[in-house]
Amino acid sequence: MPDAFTPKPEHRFTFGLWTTSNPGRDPFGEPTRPALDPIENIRKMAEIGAWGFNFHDNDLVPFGAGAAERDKIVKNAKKAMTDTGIVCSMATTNLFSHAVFKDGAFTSNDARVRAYAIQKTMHAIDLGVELGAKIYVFWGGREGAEVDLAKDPVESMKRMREALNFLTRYVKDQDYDLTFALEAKPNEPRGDIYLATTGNMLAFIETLDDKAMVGVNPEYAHETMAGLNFQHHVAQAMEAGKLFHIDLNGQKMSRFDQDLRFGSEDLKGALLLVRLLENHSYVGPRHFDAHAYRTEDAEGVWDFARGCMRTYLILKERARKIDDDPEIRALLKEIRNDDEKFEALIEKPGKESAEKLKKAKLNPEELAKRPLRYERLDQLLHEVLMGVRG
Ligand code: GCO
Ligand code: MN
Ligand code: MN
Repeated sequence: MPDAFTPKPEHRFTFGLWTTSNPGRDPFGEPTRPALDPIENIRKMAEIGAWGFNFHDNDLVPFGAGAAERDKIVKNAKKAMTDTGIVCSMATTNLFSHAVFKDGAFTSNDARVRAYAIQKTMHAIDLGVELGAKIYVFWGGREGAEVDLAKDPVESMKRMREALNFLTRYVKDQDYDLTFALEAKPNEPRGDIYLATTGNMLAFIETLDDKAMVGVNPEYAHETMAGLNFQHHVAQAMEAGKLFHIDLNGQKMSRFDQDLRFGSEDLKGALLLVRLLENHSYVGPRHFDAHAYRTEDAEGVWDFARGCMRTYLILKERARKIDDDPEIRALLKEIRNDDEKFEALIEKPGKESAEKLKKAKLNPEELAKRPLRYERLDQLLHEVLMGVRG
């Protein structure tokens, strides 16, 4: 039965083809369900209310397929898109499955492997653009090391930069309407992956030839695995105008990469994340990079996918309740205690402000006396979240 939390294309939810076709394989066990045909996958995503799909080149076109096979698959994908109205919102390259990438793609020590990785990416970009993708994600799962002696990490940064400069130039030369989003991860599958956090990526982007074309694709699980606060990373990317894409999922801290249903861990963190995206008018896709538990059959996969979207919409509604709650609003006002005089001073660096600030009467003992009622505030948030308030 449709209700207020039934996903619709206007909500801009997307899934990777690899997420809903995940067959439940893990490092210790064989698949527990058959992988889904990509075209059927696209049609089913549309049926459950997703706005778009994403794919790695080889999720759609098998590795090593010839031109005829490729064109046939593209034709079928386009037909599924026209029939259902679903769009292709993002594309990416599989630079991690094949053994050729066992020691990295863009950062391999072997220039022929690096060249092959760039060549594969150019073909994958062509494919993504043909299907209408506007965002291209780079996730360097194999760009890292276990034996740091073997690869100079400084040189690795240079190689990564060379590859991205080559590819931004390629996109410009082809006149493609495409932006890049870099996705950080601290480890897995490599012992350590270069550019481990969204913050590292933001700094790296500033060193590129065409930095305006490149943003980030933070993933909830990735910062969380490293014990970091994901919201803060997303906020920094947003404030820098670099949040081009986002990978939403669930994850316990300091574990292997779990890729759980969105909101299934740390519900409060998920709520504040949704609030952040909505209140700061994030316009990109709400992408879920997760997969169903190994226990599920084909139908359970769609329970998982629906669950991700419903949880997002429920949290969006809860976030609005929080922002509309009179007691929460009053508490926040009291806590913030905005002082226009000092705000204006700090906002305006220069000799005049510095002089004024040096002379200003500020008594730390007095300032420290002001209580901050965070206990009450956080309890109210919990009560809204738990559904007994608002
Ligand atoms: C992971 C990553 C990937 C990427 C995907 C897109 O941990 O495996 O999150 O799922 O997001 O490869 O590039
Ligand atoms: Mn991931
Ligand atoms: Mn991801």
